[in-house]
Amino acid sequence: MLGVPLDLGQNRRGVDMGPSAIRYAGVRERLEALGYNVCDHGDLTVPDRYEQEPEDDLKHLNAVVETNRTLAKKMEDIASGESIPLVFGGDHSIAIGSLAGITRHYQNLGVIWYDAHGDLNTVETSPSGNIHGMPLAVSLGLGHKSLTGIIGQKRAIKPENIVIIGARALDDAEKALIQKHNIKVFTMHEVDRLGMSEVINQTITHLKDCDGIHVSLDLDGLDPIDAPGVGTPVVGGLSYRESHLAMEMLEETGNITSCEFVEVNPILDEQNKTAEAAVALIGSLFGEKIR
Ligand code: DIR
Ligand code: MN
Ligand code: MN
Ligand code: MN
Repeated sequence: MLGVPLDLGQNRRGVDMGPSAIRYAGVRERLEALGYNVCDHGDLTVPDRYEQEPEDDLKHLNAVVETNRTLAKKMEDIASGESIPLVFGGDHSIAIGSLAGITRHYQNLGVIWYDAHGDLNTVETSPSGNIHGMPLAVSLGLGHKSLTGIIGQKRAIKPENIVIIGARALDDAEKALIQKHNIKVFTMHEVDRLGMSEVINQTITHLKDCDGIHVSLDLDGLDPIDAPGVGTPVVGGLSYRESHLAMEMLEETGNITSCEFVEVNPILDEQNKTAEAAVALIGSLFGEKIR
């Protein structure tokens, strides 16, 4: 386990407390009860918001780059062992560093992006300047040079190795990018039509040639009823039950090699409900069964 209490990739305060909230919700006990030998690497040290210079088009670029460079190195080390890296955010910009590090061990990593958003903006297309709206584009090698430079290769992920699940707030430029690169997306429309069971079956088929699969789960992929403690909630989301089914089915494949749970914001939460949802989903992704 590794916490990355970075909140500089978006505007709302509080997401830096995500790792603590997830720990308080009992993640370690949950994993140990499943028989795992848990190693907690603690939290990465991240730059302080009050020491940041205001920047215009890309908010807190230098601090986000610095954090993700450190994270990439740390993930490269953790992923080189027998372990399954489990990262707690922090905002979703930390996926840049985690994927940069993990992919130093894989030729053909698959990524499941469980999110209300596409996170496929670049500095040119971003409506907000928030880097948490960009990590998937950066992982494809698209965006500001300081961000793509973290990867150390042309790109971390191939477009055909991405599956987005739960999208319902895509910007126009993100839709164009999805079309251009033919990225597999199960928006809420497809989830409703097919059902989560079929969505996950098709996801597994889509990623069948990958040598590892990373699950990047933004808690705003869930409906705000089940996960109110997020900075950018979007109505009409994935339910707690659908999300459990997804995690259980992914666990059954035995092919999940790393994961991250991001955007938990305790200040906006209701009695740690969102962190508890995250920990319950982590339980399922690591093999917890109802029976
Ligand atoms: C929007 C919101 N697409 C942006 N993105 C969010 O700012 O780029 N991602 N909230 O999680
Ligand atoms: Mn390895
Ligand atoms: Mn999101
Ligand atoms: Mn996201």
